[in-house]
Amino acid sequence: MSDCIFCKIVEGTVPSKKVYENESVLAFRDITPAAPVHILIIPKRHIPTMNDVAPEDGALLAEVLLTARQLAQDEGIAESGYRLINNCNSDGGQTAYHLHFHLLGGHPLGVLVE
Ligand code: IU
Repeated sequence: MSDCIFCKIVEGTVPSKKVYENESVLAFRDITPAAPVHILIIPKRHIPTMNDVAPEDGALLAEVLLTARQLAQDEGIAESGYRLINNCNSDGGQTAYHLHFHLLGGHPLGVLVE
């Protein structure tokens, strides 16, 4: 049995507020939202970090990103704008070691990188 909390969310043994699911991708609301819209989009298959994404995972990664794009539309933040973030390893602030992208929006997020 995996110790990964996001694998448990995929399996349904840990609850989450799911917003989208297909056979390879899951999206759910972050339990500690940092913005009015804060959704995590993950591949169902366990990939620990961006460093572990292989060239053959390209289609899966594209599906994760296209899901984020669609959810931004569905949540009504596509036109006002949003931020899509991946935190990688400790300096990147990663705390959950199952690849995920944060979709954040719903208010001005400020300048992060100039
Ligand atoms: P990070 O990029 O690894 O730092 O983000 C992990 C996120 O997962 C963080 O924003 C948590 O609030 C979120 N989260 C969650 O939504 N549900 C959980 O059960 C756990 C963490 I543990």
